[in-house]
Amino acid sequence: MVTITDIKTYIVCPNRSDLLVVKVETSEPGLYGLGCGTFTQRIIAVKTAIDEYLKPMMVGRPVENIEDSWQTMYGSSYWRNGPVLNNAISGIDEALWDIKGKMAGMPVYQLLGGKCRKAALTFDDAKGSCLEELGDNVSKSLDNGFRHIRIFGPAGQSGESMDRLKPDNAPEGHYIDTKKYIYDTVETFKYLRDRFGDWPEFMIDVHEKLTPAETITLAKALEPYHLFFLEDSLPPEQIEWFARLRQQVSTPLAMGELFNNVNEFKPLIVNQQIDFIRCHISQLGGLTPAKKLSAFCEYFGVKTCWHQPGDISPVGIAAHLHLDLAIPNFGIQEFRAYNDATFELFPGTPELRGIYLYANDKPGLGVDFNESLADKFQPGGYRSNFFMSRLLDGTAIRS
Ligand code: GCO
Ligand code: MG
Repeated sequence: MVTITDIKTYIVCPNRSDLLVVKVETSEPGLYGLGCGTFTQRIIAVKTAIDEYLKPMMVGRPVENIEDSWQTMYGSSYWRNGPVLNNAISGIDEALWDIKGKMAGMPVYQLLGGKCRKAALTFDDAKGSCLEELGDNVSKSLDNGFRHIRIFGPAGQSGESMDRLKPDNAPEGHYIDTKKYIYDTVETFKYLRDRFGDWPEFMIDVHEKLTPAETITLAKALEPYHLFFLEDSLPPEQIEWFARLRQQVSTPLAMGELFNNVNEFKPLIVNQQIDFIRCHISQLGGLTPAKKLSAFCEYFGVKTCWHQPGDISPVGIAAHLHLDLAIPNFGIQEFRAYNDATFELFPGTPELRGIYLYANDKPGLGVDFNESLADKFQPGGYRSNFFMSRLLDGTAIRS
């Protein structure tokens, strides 16, 4: 019987985000697995959870019993279902799937039932500090073959004209006028539809910045521009509002990037209040819970749109990709291309060809890790408060 002999954790930063890679070594010479445990904003906490708690528990266990290992890791902390512990579990869980595939001589998507599609469709992001620049970048995305384009327009920024609305000695920060954000966003999509017509599929990520009532106002105002989806339109703390939002708009809704476990999705899926789930699977605890969530979604007409804007490792995106290929209710895959250093550090990193992401057919997840290069890419990513913005009166909000 092949057993776990060691579990090593690496934090590397080949681009902008710190990434956590877990290597599970086994009693079979040369056989090891890789997993992703990247929660980039609290990455040292995840590393500690693995090194101090999961490693002592898992070393010596057989590699073959993935589900039992997952349940053991998940329940052993008693209090559970948080982002740190779930990412820690994911690093080992994905590595066990990698090992299972290597032992079977198959890519993980074959272990999941084989392909429903040749590759995973992706979307592009287009940004612009003014409508013309944004439109020009949408043109570039269309020229590159993308039909699905998520829009980051010049919305809601507080200019000098609004400084008079701030209190004296207002703290430094990223200020946003949420009402102006709504009006600017509606104007942005009117401009884009006037310029590009109905064919492109546009999305926007509200990123939980509005109040629930403001979100409903925005969603209703965007209806004429038939978005592909409206993303994270409400914060996780306000999911009760989805019932009202769903009654008032037909625009597809994508939600869940900030959910920390599968259970948070249940009411939105069972009550048909969303159309796409948005999370990166290490946040759920790895491939084992993510494949269950995908199947649960299938029976309620909900599709996947796993999260990957560059702050998960190539091992993690490979785990997403094997699921993307194997499930019938795949929606679309977020994918921000990796830089050369990442490809150097992670041989086998999935590559974007045109608008599709292709898996190599190597056994397991298909991605390797150049340990010898790890020191070259020392951690240095996020440390400051993350994405904290302020309303014009100085109130801190998440956005
Ligand atoms: C997305 C996300 C990102 C997040 C980032 C946080 O949809 O890709 O919302 O923009 O802000 O992943 O680490
Ligand atoms: Mg998002």
